[in-house]
This record gives sequence, structure tokens and C-alpha cells, in this order.
Amino acid sequence: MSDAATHLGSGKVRELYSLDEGRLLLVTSDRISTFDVVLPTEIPDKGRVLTGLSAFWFAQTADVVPNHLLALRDDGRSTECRRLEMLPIECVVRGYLAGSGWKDYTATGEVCGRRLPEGLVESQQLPEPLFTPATKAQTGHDENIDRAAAIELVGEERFDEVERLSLLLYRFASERAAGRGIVLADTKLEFGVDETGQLVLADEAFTPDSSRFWPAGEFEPGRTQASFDKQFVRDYCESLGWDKTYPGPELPQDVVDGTRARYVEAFERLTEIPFDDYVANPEVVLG
Ligand code: Q0Z
Repeated sequence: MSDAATHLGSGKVRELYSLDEGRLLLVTSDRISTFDVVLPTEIPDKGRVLTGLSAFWFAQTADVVPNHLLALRDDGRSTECRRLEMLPIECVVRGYLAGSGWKDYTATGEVCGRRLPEGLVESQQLPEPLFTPATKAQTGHDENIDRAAAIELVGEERFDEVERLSLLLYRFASERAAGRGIVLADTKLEFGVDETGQLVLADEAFTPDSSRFWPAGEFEPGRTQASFDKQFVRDYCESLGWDKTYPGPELPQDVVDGTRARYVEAFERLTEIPFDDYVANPEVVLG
């Protein structure tokens, strides 16, 4: 890491440092969380896969919206980013009915104040992708909010802009993923504003930690879908009867190896770049 970087904060699996007044360093670890608990066992190269995928999508979408990426470091897991004023909402796009979207629909027939057709089943593809913003909870879970609540937080002009961009980005990435056998069920994007007032895509983009990746070959509406990346971990944890509170269980080697292979497979399917080439020279993902 660069000298004199100040630690600004920790996410479940990432660390954020200040490099100087205009630049941040975002480091993605090999930690894995399941059922909201970080496990004591790491998945080798997971941080590189997530960093490489994010950088790949930033490069692929640079003509749609500017992004915060300044440089990808040689370790493949650290990126230098523009320091922005972050918007106080999570920009979620859902193409399929899963997670809190499914939960809200079963309770109210609506998601983020938008009425959906009756009779939809879990994991069903929506008639069209929905922009479903959420608040950024400091602790606990993000809360889905309707258009009026989001406008209270960012203003109407910004809201309309992030809605339009989020839908464009989701359509772009989900089309590419579908062509590679991965259903991108939903995704969470974060935007910031630069010193000139321009919207900038920040944080991470279309990684398995910020999106639901499902194997297209196993897709079957009407049930919870297998996770492309974490299913071995979830199945193993379920087999233990663990109560899903801290601390989580150690993972056996076969679960670690199988999970690492799934992350690498997602990277290679989506980028069409051999993961070893990325490790040798991370900048290959920047096209
Ligand atoms: C991202 C987060 C992490 C903990 C702040 N370009 C940016 N400018 C200003 N702020 C951020 C960014 Cl990406 C920013 N987070 C999320 C990331 C650890 C929290 F690695 N918080």
C-alpha cells in the first residue's frame, strides 16, 4: 500500500483509505460473508475477482457514465479512486423478484411504492427492470424507499438522472451476463458527485457481492435460486445447522476450492479474459 494512507472505514469485505485530498484507495479482501456474517475462512483470490470485475465494468460503461476509477494496482485487489460526494441512496435495479423485493411484493403487492402484476412467483423476471432505491443504513439493513422519499434525499433532478443511468447500466450488464450463462437478477449501484457537479459511478459495479448472480442453466421461477458464487458455502452452512449469528463456521478445503472456482468462473465468463492473465497484469480488464 502507498505510504501515509489513512484508514477511513471498513466494509464487511473491503477497506477504504485516504491517499490525498482528491484520491481514495479501495482494497477488496478475500473475506466472504454469508447470511450477513463474515466467515473466519477466506476464499483465495476473491478480492482480485471482485476488483477485476468492477474495473472491467467501469471500463465497459465509461461511455454511458464517468466512473471513479483512476488506477488499478499491481496486486489486482486495490484501486485508486476519485474522492466524491456520495449520494445518500443505494441505486438498486431489479430485473427479477428476489430478496427484499420478493418479500415486499408478497406483503403489499408493491416494491418501492410501485404496484406489480398479481400472481408473480419468487425469482420471476419482472415485466421490465425496476429502479428500487434504498436508504444507506449505517448498521443493519438498507430500507427500500419510494420515489418521493428518494427525492427528499437527493432532489428530483438527481433522482431522474440516477434512475435513467442505473437502468441503462443494468440493461447493459445483464444483457452481456445473459449471453454468458449468468442471470444478473439485480444489482446495487452507488453514485457520487464530483467537484464540477457531474454524476460519477463509484464504489463497485456488477460484482457478485453487489449483485445477485444466478446460473442461467439452473434458473427456475417459483423457488429461491442457487447463488452462482456462494451456493457451496450456503449449502455447507445449512448442513451444519448453524444459527446464522456471529461467529460463523470455518469452511472445509473442498468448499473453499469449489467457491474459489465459481468466482474465477464468473470472472472468466463475463470478461472472456483468463483469470491468470488478470493476475499477471490487472490492466488487461481495462480493454
Ligand atoms: C465508498 C465503503 C469500503 C467501507 C465511501 N469514490 C468514493 N468517494 C467517496 N466515498 C466513497 C467512494 Cl467509493 C465511499 N464507501 C463504501 C467502501 C469500505 C465503505 F471499501 N464509502
